[in-house]
Amino acid sequence: SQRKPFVAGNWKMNGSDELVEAFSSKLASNQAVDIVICPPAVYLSKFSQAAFAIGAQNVSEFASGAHTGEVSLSMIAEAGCKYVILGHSERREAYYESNEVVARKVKAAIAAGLTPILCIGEPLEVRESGQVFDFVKAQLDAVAHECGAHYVKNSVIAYEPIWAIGTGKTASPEQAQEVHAFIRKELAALDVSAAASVRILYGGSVNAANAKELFAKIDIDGGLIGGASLKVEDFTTICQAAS
Ligand code: G2H
Repeated sequence: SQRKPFVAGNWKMNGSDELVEAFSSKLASNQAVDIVICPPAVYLSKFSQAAFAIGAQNVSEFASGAHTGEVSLSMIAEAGCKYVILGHSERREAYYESNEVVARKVKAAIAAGLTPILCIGEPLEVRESGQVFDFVKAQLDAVAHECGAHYVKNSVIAYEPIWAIGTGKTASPEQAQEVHAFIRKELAALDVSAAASVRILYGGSVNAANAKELFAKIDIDGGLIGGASLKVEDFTTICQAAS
C-alpha cells in the first residue's frame, strides 16, 4: 500500500535494564517498517543509541507544575521520544481517562511535536450488542472536537478491541479489517488525503504466529504489540511480518 508499515511494542509495566540492553543490541532496524519501542518512562533515555524509535506509554496534558507523579511532554521529548501512546484502554479503565482527557493529551502532544499513537476500541459488551461503530466513532469524535481535522495527519491510530487485549483472543483479520475500514472512512470525513495515509494499527494479542495474516488486510498497517513485544525474537518476527 501507499502507507509504510508501523510496528510498536508496548511494554506496559514490564522491563528492566537487561531488557533495554537486549533490545538495544539485538533489535535491528528495518528499512521497510517504522519500529517503535514504548518502555516505562524511566527507561526512555537509556535507548539513546537504538536503531529504532522510542515512545512513551502516557504523558501529562499539562506543561509543568504541581502534578505529583506525572511526566511532561518536554521531558519525554528530551528523553528521545518521537511518539506517545495515548488513550490505551488500560489507562481509560484503570485510571479513568475519559474521551475528553485523551483528546486534550492528543492536542498537547501534537503541539509539542510528538506523534500520538491514539488507542481506541470497544469492550466485549459493546461488541456483543452490535454497537462497535458507534462506540469507536464517539472516541474519534472527541479527538476531532478538541483538535480539529489536523490531528489525522499528525497521528497514528491503534484499534484495540478490549476483549482481545492480553486474553490470547485475537480479533479475526476480518473483524479487525471491518473496523479499520470504518475508522479510515470516519477520518476521511475530516481530511481525505490524511485518512489515506494515516497508519491504523491493530492491537490485541498479536503474536509471531498471527501477525502476518492480520497485517495482510488492506487497512491494517501494522500492530501495537503488548506481551509479544517483551521478547526480541518474537518482536523481530512481527516486524518482519509487516514488511
Ligand atoms: C493491547 C496490546 C498492546 P497485548 O493492549 O497494547 O497488548 O498484545 O498483550 O494484547
